[in-house]
Amino acid sequence: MNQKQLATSAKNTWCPGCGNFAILNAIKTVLTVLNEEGFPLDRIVLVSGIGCHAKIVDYVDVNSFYAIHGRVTPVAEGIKLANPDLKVIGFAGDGDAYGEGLEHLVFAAKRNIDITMIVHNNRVYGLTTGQYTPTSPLGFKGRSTPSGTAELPLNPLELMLASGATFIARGYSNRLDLLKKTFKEAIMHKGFSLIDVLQPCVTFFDIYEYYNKHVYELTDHDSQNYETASKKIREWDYNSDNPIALGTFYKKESSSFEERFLEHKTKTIDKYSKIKETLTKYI
Ligand SMILES: Cc1ncc(C[n+]2csc(CCOP(=O)(O)OP(=O)(O)O)c2C)c(N)n1
Ligand code: SF4
Ligand SMILES: [Mg+2]
Repeated sequence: MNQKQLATSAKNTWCPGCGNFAILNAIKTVLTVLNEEGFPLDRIVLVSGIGCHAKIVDYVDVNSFYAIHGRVTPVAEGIKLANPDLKVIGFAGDGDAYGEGLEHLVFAAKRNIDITMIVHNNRVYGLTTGQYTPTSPLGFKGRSTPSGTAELPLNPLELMLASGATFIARGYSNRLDLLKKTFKEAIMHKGFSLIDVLQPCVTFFDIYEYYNKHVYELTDHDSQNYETASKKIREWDYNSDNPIALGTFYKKESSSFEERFLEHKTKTIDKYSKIKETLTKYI
């Protein structure tokens, strides 16, 4: 199998140069590799929201579901709980995941449900033509803030760490090989994984040059250590001119929500079947 076999007939409408192309390339490569390694593609489900990022599911020929804006995470959680044998991968925008859908992300991380969230973080509302998002830098000038925002950005990775996520990484659309490696690692991880992908929007917030100067790949980093991960995650706060680390910040083995949930459900069903059995003897 090769990447071309995952193509669809949908016309790609992203702007030339958009960082979304690299995310599409990376996920197609990873799905191809997973399939070659024996994982059936009919056990993959992609979920997306509403925004430029969301169109990605139109361009990959596997099962997918368009959620509404801000609701990628709960839809992915529902699919996983209904059928835990599936690998569920959510594609959300920064507006989608860190704005309207933020509370869902916090609870999915807290539960450690086994889904992967890939956030196309262009730090702008792309589809609605350039309004600021929770990760736009202070002073960002867009359609809704012509004089510049007066808000500091959120560091979503710091929030994910505090919420209990067991796999936290950052990618950059201009570092494709690392992106592929990180996607595969996240998808194979048992539990909640989130990759924040710096994905420049060439039309409304083109910061390729800035990222190219500031990014570096994490090496000799102890991703099992909470304190080390926390320190690295806070090195760049999405606003400062500090170096921007790419790669896996944090990784921890832990039981997943569906394991705990299904164990509880089975025990409850057993308990009620026994009660029913006893009662029927007397009826
Ligand atoms: C419930 C709901 N709220 C708001 C909108 C309007 N809306 C559509 S896309 C979008 C922003 C998308 O931004 P982001 O999630 O960052 O995705 P991008 O377009 O940048 O990929 C908004 C606010 C909507 N369609 N539905
Ligand atoms: S508006 Fe921005 S995010 Fe949307 S397709 Fe164009 S470059 Fe990409
Ligand atoms: Mg966006």
